[in-house]
Amino acid sequence: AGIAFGLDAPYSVEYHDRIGSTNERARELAADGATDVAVVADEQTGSRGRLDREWVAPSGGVWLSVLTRPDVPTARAPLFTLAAAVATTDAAREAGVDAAIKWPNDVLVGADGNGGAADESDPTGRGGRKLAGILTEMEGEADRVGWLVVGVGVNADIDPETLPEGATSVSAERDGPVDRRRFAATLLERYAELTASPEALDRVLPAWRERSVTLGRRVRIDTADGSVEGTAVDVAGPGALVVDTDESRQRVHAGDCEHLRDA
Ligand code: BT5
Repeated sequence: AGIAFGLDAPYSVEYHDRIGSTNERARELAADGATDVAVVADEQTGSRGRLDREWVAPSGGVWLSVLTRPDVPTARAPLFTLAAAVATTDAAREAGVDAAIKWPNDVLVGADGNGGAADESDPTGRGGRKLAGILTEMEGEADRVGWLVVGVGVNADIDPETLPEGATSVSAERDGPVDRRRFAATLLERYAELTASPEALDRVLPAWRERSVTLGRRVRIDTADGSVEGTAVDVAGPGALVVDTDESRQRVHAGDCEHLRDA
């Protein structure tokens, strides 16, 4: 299956009408020694979210995974996930949808309220409808990334009724069809630009901060070793959420973040 991709980014594009998971495919390519490939699919039959959760990916999405071998220390790898969130947000905004980022990697619409529901159409009560999610996988030495696969799932031209509760799509938000090629191209070009060099990576955190709806909010993060509740004050070093609890200032590296109402 072919899709003409005018892409101003240093990736070759492998397009599939239907595939199990673009991340799985990118990992296969990584095992074969490939690099700088974007695997793009219209539909996925076995896609995954974080922690092996199911990702629902019917036809009409922008489901893609970018395989690179960046020459950076492993500690900087989280910046690539944040860069993908920035790139996705910018592509959504270009498509006329006012998206924003919830730490670390959810792209939401309608999340500007004070915790809880930002508007009537927020069935989760979590302050936003999920437009896109990101799953990063990597392999490397202790101090150097080997390969890195950043998988982005965007509900593009999809009826939200067919998605899990709390999800939305670009077509639903803009009340009209989406140019999915253009969306994918914008996303990939922006991601390439943000990750092109160490200097470019230095600009990821500021860009992420500008687009985040988590900073300044009360949050609860469920981590592998318990939950942390407090005010999200910053994102730092590189990609941890800095949370002020009543007792201390903590850095949270991974977990599920929920926006809370102010006390
Ligand atoms: C994510 O996980 O948000 C990461 C999703 C990454 C998907 C992309 S698609 C291309 C590439 N190939 C793959 O196989 N994966 C990547 P997480 O934060 O764990 O969120 C998962 C949760 O979101 C699920 O448990 C559902 O509740 C919900 N969910 C599932 N499908 C959804 C969808 N299409 N839109 C919104 N929410 C969804």
